[in-house]
Amino acid sequence: MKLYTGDLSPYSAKVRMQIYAMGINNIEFELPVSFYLGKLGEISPIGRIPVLEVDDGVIPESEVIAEYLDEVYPEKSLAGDTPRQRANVRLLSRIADIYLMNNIFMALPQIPRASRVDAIRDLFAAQITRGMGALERHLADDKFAAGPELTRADCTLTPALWMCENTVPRLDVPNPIDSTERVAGYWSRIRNNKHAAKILAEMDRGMQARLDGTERRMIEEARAKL
Ligand SMILES: N[C@@H](CCC(=O)N[C@@H](CS)C(=O)NCC(=O)O)C(=O)O
Repeated sequence: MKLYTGDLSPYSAKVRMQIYAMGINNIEFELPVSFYLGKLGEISPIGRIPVLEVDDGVIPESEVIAEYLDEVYPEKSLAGDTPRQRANVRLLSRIADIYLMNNIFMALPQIPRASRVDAIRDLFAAQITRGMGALERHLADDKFAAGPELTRADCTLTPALWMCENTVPRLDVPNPIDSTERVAGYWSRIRNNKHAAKILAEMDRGMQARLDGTERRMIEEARAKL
């Protein structure tokens, strides 16, 4: 199997954390240059990473890939043990994907101050705050997001909270984790977990490549070869 993935992509980081935590080692990672050229649609119709390439085609969407991996390797599954636990894992993962990450992504074009529309920034910032409030109330008071063991909820929440800390302040609004207690405590614990630490270092590396021009140079080189 091959995972089309990028260091800085939180949805990809979520799947990589699951792969690391499940100990799956037969999945190759690649970031096709077509992603930077806006041509990922040639590989996967949705045109977004992550994408899992399997024998007979491709599987897009991080949550769908995550569920597929859990079904292919049931003995290593990170879905939770009982129907109630699995519902909770799915709930936390949805809060991270829909109410945090999706709103953060919609707000990203408002980062440059010169072209920012404050009303749009404020609309998404309020939704992120609201999502964070829901997370604060649903998060387990335990070692991991949904209980004493690491689950897929942790794999989704870790990159989402990295985005809250590193991206949201670039909109000139406070890091939404700062106004929480349970989420803040969880964030300081989970970032020390070895699988979380690995994807967080990869996301930092991706951010560095974006900020220091490495990523831009790679795109320019790819364009020049067209
Ligand atoms: N709902 C999708 C979101 C994936 C997504 O938006 N990926 C971003 C990178 S983190 C992407 O590929 N963006 C490219 C684009 O929007 O054209 C998932 O869960 O996989």
